[in-house]
Amino acid sequence: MITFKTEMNKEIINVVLASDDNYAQPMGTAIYSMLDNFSSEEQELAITILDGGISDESKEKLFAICRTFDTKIDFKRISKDDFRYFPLLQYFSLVAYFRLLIPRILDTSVEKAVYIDCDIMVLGNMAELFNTDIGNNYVGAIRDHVEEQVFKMDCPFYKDIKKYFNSGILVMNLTKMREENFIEKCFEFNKEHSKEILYADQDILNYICIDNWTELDKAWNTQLDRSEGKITPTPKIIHYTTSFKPWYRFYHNYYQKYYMGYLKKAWPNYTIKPVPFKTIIKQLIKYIPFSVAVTRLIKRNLNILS
Ligand SMILES: [Mn+2]
Repeated sequence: MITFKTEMNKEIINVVLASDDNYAQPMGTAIYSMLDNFSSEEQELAITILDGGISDESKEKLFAICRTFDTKIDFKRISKDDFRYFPLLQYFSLVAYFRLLIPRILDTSVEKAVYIDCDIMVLGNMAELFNTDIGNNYVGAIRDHVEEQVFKMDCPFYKDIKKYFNSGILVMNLTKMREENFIEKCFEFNKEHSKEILYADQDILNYICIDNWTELDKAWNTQLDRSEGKITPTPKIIHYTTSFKPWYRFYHNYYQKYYMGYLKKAWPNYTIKPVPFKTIIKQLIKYIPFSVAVTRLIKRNLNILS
């Protein structure tokens, strides 16, 4: 059978992000870069924001970006209080846990969705990521670049995990998640293990998705350090996972000119922030050959993990 698709009934690619007002500016930059690089004859994007308290002014800027690209955007208010029993760890915000609710927040007619973090820049075509087959697994994701470091951490349930993914980019099988009470499993896991969790939602997702996730092309989640040059093959999504973010002063690497280009278009009156104290210390101890014991002591006192 041949099916004709008109302008009016393009398939929707649902993309979800989560933020409070602190991360609204990078979220706008991430969205702008995604929309600028999207193209498809048969599909169109629709954005859902899990809103942890975004100001009206920021929302207006986000609406403006989506108007430019003729894309639908929808805000769903989520209370951080729903996650009051989840651990608040180092630089994570409780907003990190919002992604666990996506199977419930999106309409039951939506079978598949893509979740993206705010600290990213999209350089590839989102249709390509969405159309990747993840089989009957819960999620498609990319193995964490610092998996080895993660497994060195003292955490009892890491011994059960063989492959550890980064939760910043997820292709989600919402049908399977709903059928198998995925959200309840996550909350249950937190109840039992909240004191052991080190990497917030990412630890929970890795445990619940053990042997139930598809490893995707790492170009879709290229974790980048501040000092890096050009990467080949070209990254499709750059993920700024270190605590030194591209919207901080003195940030510089090969891709910064692209990031600044998107930031300027996305966010009128954007701000470049001073580097947080913890991040400065982290950068310093990376380059000064302290003894391991001293480094650990500093990190422990400042609550810095890796
Ligand atoms: Mn991230």
